[in-house]
Amino acid sequence: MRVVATAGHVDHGKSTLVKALTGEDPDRWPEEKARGLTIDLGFAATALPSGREIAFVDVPGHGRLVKNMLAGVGSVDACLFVVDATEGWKEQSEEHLRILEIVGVRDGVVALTKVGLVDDERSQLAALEVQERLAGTFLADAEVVEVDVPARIGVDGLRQSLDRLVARVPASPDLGRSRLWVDRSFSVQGFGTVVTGTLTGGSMTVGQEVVIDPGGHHGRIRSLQSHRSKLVEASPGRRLAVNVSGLARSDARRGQVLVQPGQWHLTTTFDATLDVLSGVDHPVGHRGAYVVYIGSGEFPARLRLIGSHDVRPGEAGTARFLLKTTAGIPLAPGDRYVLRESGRFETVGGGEVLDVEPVVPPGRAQPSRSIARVISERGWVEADHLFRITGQRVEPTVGRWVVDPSVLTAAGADLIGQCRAAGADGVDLALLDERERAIVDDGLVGVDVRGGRLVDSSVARPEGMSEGARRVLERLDRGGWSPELPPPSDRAALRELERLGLAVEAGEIWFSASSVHSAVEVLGRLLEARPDGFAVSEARDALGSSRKYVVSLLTYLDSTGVTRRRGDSRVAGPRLGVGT
Ligand SMILES: Nc1nc2c(ncn2[C@@H]2O[C@H](COP(=O)(O)OP(=O)(O)O)[C@@H](O)[C@H]2O)c(=O)[nH]1
Ligand SMILES: [Mg+2]
Repeated sequence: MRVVATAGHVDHGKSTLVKALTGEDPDRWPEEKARGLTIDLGFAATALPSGREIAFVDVPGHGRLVKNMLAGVGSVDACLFVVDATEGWKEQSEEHLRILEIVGVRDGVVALTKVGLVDDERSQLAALEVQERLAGTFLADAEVVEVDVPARIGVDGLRQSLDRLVARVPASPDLGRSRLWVDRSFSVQGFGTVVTGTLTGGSMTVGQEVVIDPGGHHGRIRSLQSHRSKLVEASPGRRLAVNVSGLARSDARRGQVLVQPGQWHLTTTFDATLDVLSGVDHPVGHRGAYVVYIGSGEFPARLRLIGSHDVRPGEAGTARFLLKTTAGIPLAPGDRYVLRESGRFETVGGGEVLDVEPVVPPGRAQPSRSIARVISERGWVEADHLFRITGQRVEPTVGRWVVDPSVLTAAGADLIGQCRAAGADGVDLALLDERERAIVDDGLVGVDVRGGRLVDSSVARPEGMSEGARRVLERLDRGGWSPELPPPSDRAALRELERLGLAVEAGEIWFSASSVHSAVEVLGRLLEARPDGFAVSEARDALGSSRKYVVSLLTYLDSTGVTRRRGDSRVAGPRLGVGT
């Protein structure tokens, strides 16, 4: 299915065409029928001769109703641009064309209507004028079809043109996270709240948990319907009616967004390109109250230009937008917006969202779509958060973080520096923060983990150590406070290590000297908290080891005077803090 918005001046025949093509009257409301005027968005769908489906969002053409038109064109794939052959190009022909360009519509078909009311010469002149107006726009090469619905001219030809359009317009991409801007909401007796909109970015499935923002109300998808057919799963690019259980009718209205929880960054501030239309008679600057239109939403906003100058008509700049909403909305880089001045019926311009979580002040910001910029401005960013703010999945560099390369190098160098400064003792792993731990776990070159401590690799192990002793020491270091019992074949190597002061025998158990050293540090801290002494079980918890090892270790420390036994407790011995 492709979704096509109508566009064009009021009374030029948009709704008449949609009705002729689909058999459905897009003007739904009694007031619309009575006045013969589209006030709000209308929806209708049909199958084209090829069997391909097309859905229409029929928009109002009146100058005072452009805000309703804006709510309808946010997520469409293409347009049906309508110009009345008797009237020719009018204000909202121009304004709608500009808006379609701003929101990023890239293809369409042009219908020249009411040709039955004019002679050939007039309709040719009208066609020429339309061609001239469309020159240089995305519709420059669009097919122009002459139609007249009451006179039964051209409607079948228009169907063929739309069929070709639908065949060539690319499908709405699946980016792994869905979003549905609500354009209607209503309640159905016995079923609760239903919202409609065009699904983009990903699929939706019955049973899925959803949240509606701004507001954050949760619910679950009870059923999905797309133009009368029920679906279990809907792919992006569909018009959809979503029945959400657990959602009150008052919690859902046009301008809100249905998404899955946790996938989006909710923003009230974003940076964006700003293209000011050449027809505007004043530059756009800090002053002024604006309204930003995104998706089906309408958000009062202030703006701060990035860079010093006002943006003059026909020029482009970048700006930071501060939405005056109380809760954030799920935006993403690449979203298009339209800017209007509040209180005036005038479209000022618009552009593309570049950054939904700006962290650099506007005076220095250099917004772009680059992921590298987002990472480098933060240094460290959790991969999940990066996905929420950019929509792109990046493999974590270390742990759960994506890290700017130079920041990672500096952090590694800093760790190595700390280890150097600590000399042979190294740095206690338990004192590192989460990010430093992640760097170490990733395998930082230049440092070794020895018995729970991080030691500069260049801190040489004693000269002349045998290869066997080196291997056994490594094993003891890895074992930390719970080393494996060494096999009898290690005997000679262990005695060698003992001689070198690198390993100690405590009962059956051998510990590396560095493990003993770090255990003493931990027990020293425990004694600071418990000057009256600690029990074996407390030492065991502090070291995260098991009773057997802790008893052996404490017995050894008692014998060296680091601790002293007093009843069931251990207190500080004469050599605690002297160094072991
Ligand atoms: N003769 C003639 N009248 C038309 C044609 N299309 C629309 N109309 C009439 O023009 C008026 C406005 O049409 P409508 O579809 O509501 O215009 P919209 O405002 O663009 O949706 C209605 O009275 C229609 O009957 C056409 O092709 N030929
Ligand atoms: Mg209409």
